[in-house]
Amino acid sequence: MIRRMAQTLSSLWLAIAGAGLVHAEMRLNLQQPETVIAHEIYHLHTVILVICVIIFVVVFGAMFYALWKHRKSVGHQAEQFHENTTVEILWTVIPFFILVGMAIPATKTILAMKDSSNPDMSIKVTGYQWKWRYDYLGENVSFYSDLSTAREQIENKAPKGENYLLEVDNPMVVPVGKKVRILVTANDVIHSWWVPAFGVKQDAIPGFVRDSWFKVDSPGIYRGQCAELCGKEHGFMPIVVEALPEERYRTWLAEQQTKGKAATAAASAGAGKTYALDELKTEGEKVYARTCVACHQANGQGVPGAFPALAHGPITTGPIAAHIDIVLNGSKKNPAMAAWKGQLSDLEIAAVITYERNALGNAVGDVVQPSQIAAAAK
Ligand SMILES: [Cu+2]
Repeated sequence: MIRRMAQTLSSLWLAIAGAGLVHAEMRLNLQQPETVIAHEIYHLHTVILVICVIIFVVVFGAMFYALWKHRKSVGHQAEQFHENTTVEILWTVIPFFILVGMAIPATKTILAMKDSSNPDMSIKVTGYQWKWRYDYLGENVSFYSDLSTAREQIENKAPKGENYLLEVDNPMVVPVGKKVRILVTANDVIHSWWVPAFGVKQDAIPGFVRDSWFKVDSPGIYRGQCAELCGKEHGFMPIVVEALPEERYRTWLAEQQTKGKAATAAASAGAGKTYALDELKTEGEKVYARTCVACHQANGQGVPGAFPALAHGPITTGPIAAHIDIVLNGSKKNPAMAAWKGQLSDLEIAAVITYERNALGNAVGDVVQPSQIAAAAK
């Protein structure tokens, strides 16, 4: 009997291990791990699942066997026993050892996850409603990472692409084989930076800096999402990490540094410049499509009760100062209206305000220059 049970258990074990492989193919299991930590989590998940299945089979097997063997219809008399010390000790000691056996590898993995010491590089990750910002510490490289899925796909006007809602304009780029420490925080509400293949899921909390780390095994593109319900566009702030061989990463970093310097130079050169209405409107339309359209809608009608209409709205047709203030500093009444100061350049803010006042059905006719934004932002 015992031999048969052992045989059944070992074949069950094989079936579970086999099913694990099949599941990886069917993408029903965890994602393919790509870092040491993700491998450990994957292993831990499998081991604990197997332990749970064994306990399930043994406990329910014994219970159903006892019910069947001692049923009333075969004339079995109910046993009248109470307080069996041996059984009570056994059912305390056995689970204790099982739990300790599970806790040891789990604790080791958690400690390894938290050990972000001696990194090769550090990136500050900031969550915004609804995008991510990456600051490469000490490298002078910073950028926002926005969803790049076309609005038409989201609104079912175009077929969905392969990486629907899992694609961004500027991915985080890291070198393979290097320990990357991420310092995670948020600018508005709680977000969570989650890349399953790295085994990293770190809450981004305003006012706190939490860290985590990863070392990517092989080059590739890895995708994740914000994993904390953070408002209307929560499902629209994906994470994309591109892991490059060290040399190509260095080239990318140098390119970003040059681009950053050029942008700063262009911004300071254009700071005092006076733009024509049409120039600002053209630029503003692009900024609007990128940053405002999700809430205020393409036609500027907003969403009644949630996001105010900009078409014939009091802000877009009222005094310029109030319009500049709300775009720069956000709304005190409605936290969904972000403060765009620092997120957009003076030119972009001037352009989008000019666009809003002279498009979407409005024709106020006034022009806002970047110098006005710079003065108001002081
Ligand atoms: Cu979020």
